[in-house]
Order: sequence, then structure tokens, then C-alpha cells
Amino acid sequence: MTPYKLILSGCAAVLLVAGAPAHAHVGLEKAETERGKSYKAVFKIPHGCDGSPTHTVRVEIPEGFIGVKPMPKAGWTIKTARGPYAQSYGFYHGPLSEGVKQIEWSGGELSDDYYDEFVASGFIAREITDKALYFKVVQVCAKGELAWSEVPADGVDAHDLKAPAAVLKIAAGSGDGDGHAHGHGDAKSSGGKVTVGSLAVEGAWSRATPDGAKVGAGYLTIRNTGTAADTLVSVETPVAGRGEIHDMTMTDGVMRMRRLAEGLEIPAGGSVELKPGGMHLMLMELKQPLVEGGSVPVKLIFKSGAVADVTLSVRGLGAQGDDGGHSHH
Ligand SMILES: [Cu+2]
Repeated sequence: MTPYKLILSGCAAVLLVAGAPAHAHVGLEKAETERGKSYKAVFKIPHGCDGSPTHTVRVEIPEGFIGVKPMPKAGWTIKTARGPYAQSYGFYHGPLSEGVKQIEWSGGELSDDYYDEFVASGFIAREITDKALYFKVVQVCAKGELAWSEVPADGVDAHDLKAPAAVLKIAAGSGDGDGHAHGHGDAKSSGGKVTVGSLAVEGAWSRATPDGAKVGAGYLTIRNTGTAADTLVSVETPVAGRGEIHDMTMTDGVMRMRRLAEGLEIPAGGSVELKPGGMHLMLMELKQPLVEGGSVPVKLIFKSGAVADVTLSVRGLGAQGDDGGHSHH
């Protein structure tokens, strides 16, 4: 297949003419990402349709790219079409089962001599198993249109295609699926202690990280004054790509960390202390170093739906946790 050139002749007769000259393809600025991450899709439109200016750009959102929002663009009108997803996906604050499936920017005038970009942001669902997502893009011009819609069959190199869809490669990454349903409780904070329902979080701190470090840790104590157990299921923070709940164990004299995939249970009437050498919050893919004297906002999400917004105060590099901040009774 080659890009179709639509020629409107006379009243309504439409003629399809194959064989337009080879063109630079519509592509994505960042062509690879990971599951379980937000992704900004920047579509690069390199030219018009065989000399004719582009006035509409229409993008099909592939299954698995969820929570999608188009970026407004001066001089262009946005239209979106929403619909159900093939399945429900874990999203920040609860499962998501529908959303934007198509975006259309129209009413613009992009000369064939110019280059422009169209942007949509969203999230790559953790649940997908695809190695690539294909975005079919249609460019409608004053005269004719180009349909970038070819998806390579297994084993076919995308370079052999005449009008390939924009491709986003999905690296293995962090897609180990914890799509929990999250709800919000009413959290109260007072003097370093945060209570939400029958849960209380206190003594929250972190340790400064050396320049270039990719991970940080968080320590705190969670008390459950209720009559039912609850489980800390996930951790979110703006300073890191993702948060995990870890345990540390000594095996044959070697300290090992492991992710608590099922979360961390806080027994009814009991408490759990996260401290150096034991259980801890792990902040992965740090976006900035943690600086002594600073603070790190962290969202603790529990199975019951309770959400505690906690602040970790950052101590020095060598801090071991015995220098205050804990309340032992
Ligand atoms: Cu860890």
C-alpha cells in the first residue's frame, strides 16, 4: 500500500490514486517507552499531501494508551471521540474502562513547506503485553489525504511499509501489574502524624541520596487502631517514576531486597515499622536527588481505599533512624 491520494473530481466521484512519491513518514518524537508510565505522544507532521497544505490531523488511540488528553493547539479545533476500552486498566485512582479513542485537530493551515507537531498525553497501561502500539494517523489536506495506517505483520520490517502507522515500542519496564482500585479517605495531618480512618502514620523520613542515585528509601510507622486489618498496596510520589514496598532479608550473609507484590498488611490493633535494614518504601527512578533538610510528599494507598498523604523529612546521607522522629511505646 502507498499513501492514498484522494482526488475529488466533479460532484462526488472519488478516485483513489496510488503511487504518491516517497515521503518522510508521520512519526513520534519519542518512539519507545515503558508500561505503567505516563507518556507524551508528540506526532511529527513533516509535510502536506503532495504539496497541498494540511488542515486536519486525526489520530486513532491504540488500545492500552489510556487516560488520553489532547494538547490544545492555537489555530486548530480539537474534537475527541470517547469509547470503552477492551478491558479495564489500573489507573492512578481507580480502574479505567473508557476514554478518548480518537483525536482530531482541524481548521488549521499547515503549509507543505512547514513542519509541525501535535501532542496528546496519556498513560501506558501496565496490563498490556504488546511490544509496540501503533497509532494510525490521517492527514487531510486541502487536496487529498494521507492515511498512515499500515501495521507491520510479524517479521516485516516497518521500513518496508509505504504508509506506516506511527509506532511506539514498549520496553519490558515496570509493567508488573498492580492495578489496584484506589479511593480517597479524609486524611488529617498534625505534627508529623497523619491519620486517615483508623490508620495513623508517623515518624516518616527519608535519607539524602548521592548525585545521580536512581533510588531512594522511605521509612515510617503505620498504626492500625481499627478492628480489621488493612494493607498498604501502593506508594506514589512526584519525585520518583514509581514507588514500591520492599522488604530486606538476610540470606547466607547477603542482604537482599524484594518487592512485596501483595502489599504490606497492617494487622488490626497493631503497627508496622518500616526502618533501615527492614521493610521500606522504595522510590524508583528518582527524578531528582533527595536533599538533606528537604521533604518528600508521598501518597500511601491502602486496600480499604484509604489514602494517606505523608511527608518524608530528608535526613543526612548516613542517617540510620535512631536520631529522633520515631515514637516507641
Ligand atoms: Cu528496596
